[in-house]
Amino acid sequence: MWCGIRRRSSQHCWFAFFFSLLTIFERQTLAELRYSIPEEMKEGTFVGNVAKDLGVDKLSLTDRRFRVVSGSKDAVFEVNPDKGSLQVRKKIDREEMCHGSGACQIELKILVENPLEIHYVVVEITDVNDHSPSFSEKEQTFEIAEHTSPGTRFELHAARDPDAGVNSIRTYTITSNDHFDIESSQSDEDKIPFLVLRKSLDREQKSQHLLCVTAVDGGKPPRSGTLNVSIIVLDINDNRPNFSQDTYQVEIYENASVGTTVTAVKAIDPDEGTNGEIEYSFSKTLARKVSEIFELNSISGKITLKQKLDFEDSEMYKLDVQASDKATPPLTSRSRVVVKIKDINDNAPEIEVTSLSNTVTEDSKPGTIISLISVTDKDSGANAKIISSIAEDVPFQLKPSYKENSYSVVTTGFLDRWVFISSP
Ligand SMILES: [Ca+2]
Ligand SMILES: [Ca+2]
Ligand SMILES: [Ca+2]
Ligand SMILES: [Ca+2]
Repeated sequence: MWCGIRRRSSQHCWFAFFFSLLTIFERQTLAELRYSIPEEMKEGTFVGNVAKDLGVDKLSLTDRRFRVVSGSKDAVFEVNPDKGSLQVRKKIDREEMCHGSGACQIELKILVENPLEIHYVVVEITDVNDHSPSFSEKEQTFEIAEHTSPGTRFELHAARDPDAGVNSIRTYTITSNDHFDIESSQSDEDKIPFLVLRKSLDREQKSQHLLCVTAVDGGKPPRSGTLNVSIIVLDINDNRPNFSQDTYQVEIYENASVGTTVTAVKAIDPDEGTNGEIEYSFSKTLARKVSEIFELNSISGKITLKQKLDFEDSEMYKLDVQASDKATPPLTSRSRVVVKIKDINDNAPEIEVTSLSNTVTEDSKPGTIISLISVTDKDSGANAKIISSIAEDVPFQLKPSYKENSYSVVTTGFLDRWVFISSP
């Protein structure tokens, strides 16, 4: 029995081997009769006709008191006194009688009197597939990181089947799936199953895999047992935050009050935990002036006004924003927010007067240029459109010059009093 243990020296093993051979040889020589019967046969089942095989006359059976000599009371065989046949006295369980999957033999002594004779009989109990493979646990859980290399093996619980030979475990199967195969290797008496990763796992695609491993024996029909295998896929930071838009376009009136929400940027990171938690920030290259006007909430992605806007100062701002996950090291991505400022009519036209002469004589001819004026408005579009006119009842008129919003003030007749020019 130590042969099974590798630590024993080969010398010991050889000695034990020869000893066993000798014992078997001796027993076989002694055994006059050999019978074979499957396990689990019911009481009274015929094993062999001992009397006939020993050449004992059926008529003298009663006188010769044929019987099985057994040390214990619970002998599994007996001789039928009338027929001289060996029969089952008690149902035999091979797995209880003999452990392991080697041959299971029961040696008997049969005693015959008048004259006294002892005969040796060996009954071999053959195996019946009366056990299903079974796992010690119902469930087994593995935690496997996504992107683990294909080919990696994971040892599964082994199933046990106490039957012998082909009736014991023959193979393991697994439910059809995209990622795992099953392999097994023989270790002493057991067949150990392994999960083998065939294709990398992706947690973002599927975070848990449930598989059923079945151990099947080689009986006819085969029997089987199952093990539920649960695979939890551990996260790796393999996704960078992804903005909902490459560029965000926003328009806002220049008179929007401080605190107004300009827009909100949004990025998604499908990883788990801190690998998927996002922090927003302005790009480090953002001009200081711009960062003084706009504020970005690092958690919500909301951009608000920190200062009043002025269209006349800047019509557009380009804000480069960054989203970063909280992994170490983090993965980041960028997007741009273009804020267009809309004009409000918040500037009155301004008149610039360039007087040519401080005084003008009463006898100046009509059409004399008195002054040059130019009108400007800081607003834009319609808000900057200027309609210039001169107050009525004065002997002056505005004469447009070649340049827009520039005029010369000229006399319309002879002057007899001073007036002053006004413009709306
Ligand atoms: Ca079996
Ligand atoms: Ca069996
Ligand atoms: Ca991931
Ligand atoms: Ca991530």
